[in-house]
Amino acid sequence: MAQEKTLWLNARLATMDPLHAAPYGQLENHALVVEGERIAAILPQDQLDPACFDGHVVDCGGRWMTPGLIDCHTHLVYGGSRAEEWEQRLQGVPYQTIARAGGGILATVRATRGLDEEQLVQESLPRLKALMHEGVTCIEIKSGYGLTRQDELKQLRVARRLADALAVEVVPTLLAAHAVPPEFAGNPAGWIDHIIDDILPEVAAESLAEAVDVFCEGVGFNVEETRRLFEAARRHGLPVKGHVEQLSLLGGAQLVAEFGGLSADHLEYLDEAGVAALKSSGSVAVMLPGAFYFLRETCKPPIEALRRAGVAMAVASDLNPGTSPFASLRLAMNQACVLFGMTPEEALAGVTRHAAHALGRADRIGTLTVGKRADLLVWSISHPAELSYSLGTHPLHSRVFGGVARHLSLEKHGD
Ligand code: DI6
Ligand code: FE
Repeated sequence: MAQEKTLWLNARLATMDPLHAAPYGQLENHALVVEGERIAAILPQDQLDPACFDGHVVDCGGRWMTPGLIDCHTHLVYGGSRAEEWEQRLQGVPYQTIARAGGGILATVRATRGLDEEQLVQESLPRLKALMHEGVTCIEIKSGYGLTRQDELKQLRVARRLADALAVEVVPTLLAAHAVPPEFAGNPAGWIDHIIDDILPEVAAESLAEAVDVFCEGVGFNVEETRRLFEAARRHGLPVKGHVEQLSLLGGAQLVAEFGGLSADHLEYLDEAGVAALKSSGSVAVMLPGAFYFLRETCKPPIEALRRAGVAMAVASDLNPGTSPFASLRLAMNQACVLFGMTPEEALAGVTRHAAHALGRADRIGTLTVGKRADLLVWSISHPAELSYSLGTHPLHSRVFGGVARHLSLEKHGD
């Protein structure tokens, strides 16, 4: 069967491909051809005659086109809300104190355990749809609110069901080492053993996760426990990543680097040695300014040192009920600029090219490049910096996932 062909005309392409030297990898007066689910060609518009094109022709009317947005760090599948805990935090009770008293992550664990797969799908769908409406075409989703074998598997299956239901790619990650469950209270090493012996083998055998993550922190797991988990992941052929140096400096980033990890995430307390380690391993530094903002943190990640070293920086929502309850990747882009001092171009690269890299997909998505999957967004904006600049409006005009267009016009007679 002949593949569907579409010619996208009169778009200003922010390719985000470093092959093109202009800011945002911009190409003027170029058209983009999609065949089946891939980008088949990007060529100067004066080299083609749309009248001779044997497929669909879409006139973008001078709008901007970018690659689909990629949210490379989320905890989107969970039950319940922590609004009341937040009220307490506003009265001055610290996050760590609440966590030690059985609130925090464990409150969400109780709520998540109480839902079956279908209920968890229903609770998670609105969050995923909100991100998709903003332009997200690929999203990572972590477990970590089940904390029993059965409930961790449930969360990962829900992530898979969300991908089956909607036009989005879901990349599931096992984060059983998110917190010590009540059944293992005071025994984090025992919980790590249980993950290694009883959860990881099943997750690997059923291909329920693509990577293994850990919360390496005073209120989470220490470096030695993290190392044992990473060694087990390696035995199963699963890449690793970590929540590291978020609230204190433990050296988790170096450990991620030592294991050739996909990404080191948070990094507020990262030091020079950590920066150098990430540079040498090629792991992506994932910035999560939503949590920094919501926790009113004051220690910023060393953006300038990472930039100078040439470490790839991604930006993600960290969507979770405790520290970043925001189903908005564009908010994270804005925060990355305002709070962390990233440029709007770095923020956009952080949710496209570098986010793809953080998910081990740099060869398949993340830029407008011939051969990659046609995940494309057409925007009614005057400049790509606007994607980080203003919030509350919905400038996304069209969303294309795997070559299939989904127009988002809200007008009655719109497309
Ligand atoms: N770091 C975070 O900021 C979140 N998880 C993590 O490892 C917090 C998740 C929560 O509070 O529910
Ligand atoms: Fe997180």
